[in-house]
Amino acid sequence: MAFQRTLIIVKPDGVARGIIGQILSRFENKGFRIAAMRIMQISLATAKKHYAEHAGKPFYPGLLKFITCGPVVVMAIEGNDAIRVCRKMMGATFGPEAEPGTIRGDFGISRTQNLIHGSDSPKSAKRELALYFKTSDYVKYPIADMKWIYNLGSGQPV
Ligand SMILES: Nc1nc2c(ncn2[C@@H]2O[C@H](COP(=O)(O)OP(=O)(O)O)[C@@H](O)[C@H]2O)c(=O)[nH]1
Ligand SMILES: [Mg+2]
Repeated sequence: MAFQRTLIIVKPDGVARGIIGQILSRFENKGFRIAAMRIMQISLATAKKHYAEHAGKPFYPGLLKFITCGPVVVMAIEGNDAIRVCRKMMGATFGPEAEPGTIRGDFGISRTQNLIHGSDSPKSAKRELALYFKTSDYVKYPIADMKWIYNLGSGQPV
């Protein structure tokens, strides 16, 4: 189990609906650390880079329009297996398919406006994080419960 850093974005629907805090608290509750965070509006140029893999697909123009239509919260989240675990917490891509208990499953019903982005692999995480953060943006701090969250409370390693 690797300690990883992943890019999470609360998309414009999540910001406009006033549920940034509810989404963020799920990652905090899970024991992840927020290593960098910013509220911003994504430019068309950055959106095109971010979603380059989807260029040419039928939903691509709508996706670009959506992700640039209002402010988002971009954050770098760190923890054990963070990339895979955050994706699980987000749920399936489309709101109607996303399992209850996941962020998309609990808060949305749209296919495009699905509240949250999360990197899907270590390679994607590295590439995507670099679009929004520079190395000096990342902070380190101890989380108070760290030794219990990471199973060190009994003196045993993870
Ligand atoms: N309307 C529509 N939007 C889509 C479709 N596929 C993807 N999207 C949007 O494009 C984003 C990126 O797609 P993808 O990387 O496949 O999904 P994700 O990694 O789960 O976010 C999704 O989160 C949706 O906002 C589609 O078939 N229809
Ligand atoms: Mg994706």
